[in-house]
Parts: sequence; structure tokens; C-alpha cells
Amino acid sequence: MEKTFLMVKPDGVQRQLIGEIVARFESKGFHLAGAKLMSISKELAEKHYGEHDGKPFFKDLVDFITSGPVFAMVWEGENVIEISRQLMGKTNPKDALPGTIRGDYGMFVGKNIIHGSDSPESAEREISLFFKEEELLEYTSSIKEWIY
Ligand code: DAT
Ligand code: MG
Repeated sequence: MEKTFLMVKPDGVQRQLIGEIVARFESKGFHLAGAKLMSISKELAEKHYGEHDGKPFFKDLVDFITSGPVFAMVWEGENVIEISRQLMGKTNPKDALPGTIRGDYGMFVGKNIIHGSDSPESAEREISLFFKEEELLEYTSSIKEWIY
């Protein structure tokens, strides 16, 4: 089954939106493989956002993502990468539709609540940056037969 890396950013944690965000992915039918509340070091932030190195917002992005705890998660499901990007909404909350996480809770591109991998390659890379193999659990979900 496809996996993706999702993360409630420091603004989402401080605004007490972890439960709300987890509930959206649970209710959709995705399967939680691993999760943890953690701090991100500058080194990890720079690796995670490496594709944006050199852009004008890079320093602010690294400062923001290291400014407080994040809630890192791995979710599984058919097409989870594409569907979770839809549930998140557009990068800039001003363009994100109501009903999406960024559309419902975000106001500003620099504080947009949630991160999600955007391709199978970035999912694999980001999962291995944030999680050890033993932190990801394999277990059967009893509701799976009612979802697929
Ligand atoms: P996404 O988080 O939707 O995958 P991205 O990978 O293009 O978006 O950018 C990573 C983060 O960087 C994004 O969540 C918020 C910030 N960011 C992107 N574009 C920005 C901009 N023009 N100004 C300020 N911050 C920006
Ligand atoms: Mg991105």
C-alpha cells in the first residue's frame, strides 16, 4: 500500500489542531503507520526542505519549522499521496478551498499548518528522514474491508 509523510507544523501544534488533522485522515479511511511529537533540528530542516534551498523564503521556512514541536506521521492507503495533498489544500491558504485543512485553518503561506509529500520519491525520502524502520508498524485494520 502507498505511504506518505505528513506533518502538523509548529503553528498547527500550538493552535491545538493535531486532533482535528488526525481525525480528517482517519475519517477518510487512511491507515496510520507511525506518529510522533518531535523537534526538528536545523540540519534536518535544511535536508527536508533541500529543494527550496536558495529561494528567498528558505531561511524563514527553516526558522519556522524549527520554532516549536511538530507532529510527524506516516499514513497509508491507495493514492494517499495525491489524496492527502487534496485534503491539505493549496500551499497558500488564501487559494485553498474551504473544506481543506489549509482552507479551513490557514491565513498565510508562511504558516500553513501542514506538510505533505508531493510525489512517491519525496514520500520515500521524507519518511526515511523522519522515521526509523522500527517506528513504522505493520498491523491489520479491521475496517479495511469496508473501505476497499
Ligand atoms: P507545499 O508545502 O504545499 O508542498 P512547497 O513545497 O512549494 O509547498 O513549499 C514548502 C513550504 O514553503 C510551503 O508549505 C510554505 C513555504 N513557501 C512556499 N512558497 C512560499 C512563498 N512564495 N513565500 C513564503 N513561503 C513559501
Ligand atoms: Mg512541498
